[in-house]
Amino acid sequence: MSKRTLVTSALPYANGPIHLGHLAGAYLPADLYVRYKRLTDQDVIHICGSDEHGVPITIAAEKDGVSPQDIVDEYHNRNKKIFEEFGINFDYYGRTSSEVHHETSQAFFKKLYGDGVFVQKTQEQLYDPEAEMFLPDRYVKGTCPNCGYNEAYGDQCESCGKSLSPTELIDPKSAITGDTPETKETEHWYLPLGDFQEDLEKWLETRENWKPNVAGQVKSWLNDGLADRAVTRDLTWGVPVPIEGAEGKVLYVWFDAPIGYISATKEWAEEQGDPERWKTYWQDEETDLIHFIGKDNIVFHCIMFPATLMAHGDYVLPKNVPANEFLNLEGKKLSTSRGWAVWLDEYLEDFDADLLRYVLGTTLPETKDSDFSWEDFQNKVNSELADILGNFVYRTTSFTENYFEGTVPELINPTEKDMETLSQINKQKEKISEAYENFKLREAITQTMNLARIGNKYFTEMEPWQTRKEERQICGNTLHICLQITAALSILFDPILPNKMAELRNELNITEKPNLNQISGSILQSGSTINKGAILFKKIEDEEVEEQLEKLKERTMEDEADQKEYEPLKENMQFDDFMKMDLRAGEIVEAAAIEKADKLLKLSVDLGFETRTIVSGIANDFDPEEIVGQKVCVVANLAPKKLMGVESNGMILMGEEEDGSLKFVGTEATPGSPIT
Ligand code: B3M
Ligand code: ZN
Repeated sequence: MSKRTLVTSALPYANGPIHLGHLAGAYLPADLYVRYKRLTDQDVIHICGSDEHGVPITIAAEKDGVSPQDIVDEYHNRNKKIFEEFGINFDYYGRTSSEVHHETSQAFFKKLYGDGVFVQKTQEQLYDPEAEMFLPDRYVKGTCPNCGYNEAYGDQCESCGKSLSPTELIDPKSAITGDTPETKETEHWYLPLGDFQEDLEKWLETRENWKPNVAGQVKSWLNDGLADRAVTRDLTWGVPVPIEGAEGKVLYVWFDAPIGYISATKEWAEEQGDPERWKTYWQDEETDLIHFIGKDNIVFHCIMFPATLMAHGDYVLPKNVPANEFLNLEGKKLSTSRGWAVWLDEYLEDFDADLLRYVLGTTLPETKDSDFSWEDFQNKVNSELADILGNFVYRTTSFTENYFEGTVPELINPTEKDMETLSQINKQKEKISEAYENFKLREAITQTMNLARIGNKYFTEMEPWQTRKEERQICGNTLHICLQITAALSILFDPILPNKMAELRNELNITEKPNLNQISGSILQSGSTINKGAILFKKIEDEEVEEQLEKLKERTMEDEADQKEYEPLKENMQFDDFMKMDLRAGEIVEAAAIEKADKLLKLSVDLGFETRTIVSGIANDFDPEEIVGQKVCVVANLAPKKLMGVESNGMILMGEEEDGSLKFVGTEATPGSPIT
């Protein structure tokens, strides 16, 4: 086993609040793992922080009409706080806008540049002349060549999922000005990943115990052959490229962000008063570097960042990258834009963090996508946390309080069954440790709950309420063993339920920092006292679950209301039907209100060959004097009709907006010209 472990969790973009999907993908598994490691005597630190660069930030800023700095300041602070409230216990939570990070990532670039690692290439890129900027992939929209969806982005079509390059889009438009972009030459630096292919393959061969989903994805990238990858971008927001002739360019966010792990470790060491200490975590071979991420980040952590570290030299490479798959919500894909998500700050208004840590921990998408539902949340809280763990702890402590004056009874002449039960504590501890060491966190949680099951079953079978009068010694043994199990649970459940277990240890008067070594012997000494505590877990009522479902529903309904609704198309008609209509260009030459008809205007329309009187229902939208001279399209062969005593000879075409307001359908054609 190595001397120390450095755990990193993907740096979340500081462009929105943390939700359930983030938590299940990286942060909860990482925190479970780290908290488990802290129960051993191993040296472990957990590093994370905000990813504050890249197009996701600038897009969010534009959407809100604020500066990128405003966006990252807001979400860095918000997310840092949410993680804390949720018990995700980082040793350091940095941010990539920090000075240390700018220096560190620039130094990386300079070293690789100086060593001649990069390939410099001139490339044609889409450019928006009006905005005076090159357009990153996400800033180009157009029609997908694969499925015809007309809102596809330059990097991906969100309708069919195909990944695209901006130049493949049909009829591309700049997302900034809506103009058609030009192509223009620009120069960039590329990391030639192909040069590292062999070393990467060799390194990967020596990796043990990787999850099949991660190993498989990496293999398929390698099989396809690795291409050059640009590490610079034409953008104003980001870490400036630190060489001459690269003005107006910044480091590609996926080049600088992983280096953020190193920068944050430096800041942590500084905070510890030992500024050089980061080096032992990043440069000493005796470090196990573990990256917790979601599956969409695999290529960056298993290929691009390791290649960067290799190119630099003197750095440890990841030992494992236990990436998770995706979490669905109530059977549907999470979508923040459609409001189909559970935001953690909202969750914490209604429930304790520990409950979700447990339920989500048992549902982690470790090997395939998994689903979170509120009904499942209720079931697991009620039938596992409350009925098994909570019930066992409560029966044990209250029985001790009521019939043993709150004192741990001695174990005298235990039976085989007693000893067998006691030995289960260590057996479970072994199973739990093995599961954690192998990143099987769901299994670790199940095995932890199994110890509570064992305790509960033993308590029931021993019926201490029957033995407490006539067979004091047997009863005392039963309680002694149940109390040891309770104490073991207060340590083994600590990574999963940190707040509740601190409460429980307090109740049991366990004052030392929890450690797995305590479990090997008796944790509670006979004769020591405990306090009867409150019930650990309250059951969740049906109404509370309904409320959550209601919230989700309301939010998605609001979202639907936000989305424009279009009239359904009318039935097809034949060409001949259309041709029956005589449409002509016209010009309004006179307009007047009609008495007692506040919606109608009486118009004189010049149709070239004659001037017609047409009555039109546009008085709510236009004053008569403002529309004289307006060019219009007229249905010229509509049968005459009397409206409020005035004969109307035709109809003016109008466009109707969603709010009911009207716009003219104009034409530049000379009055009388047919419209065909
Ligand atoms: N910010 C992507 C993400 O949040 C990216 C991770 C960076 S890890 C160095 O999914
Ligand atoms: Zn498509």
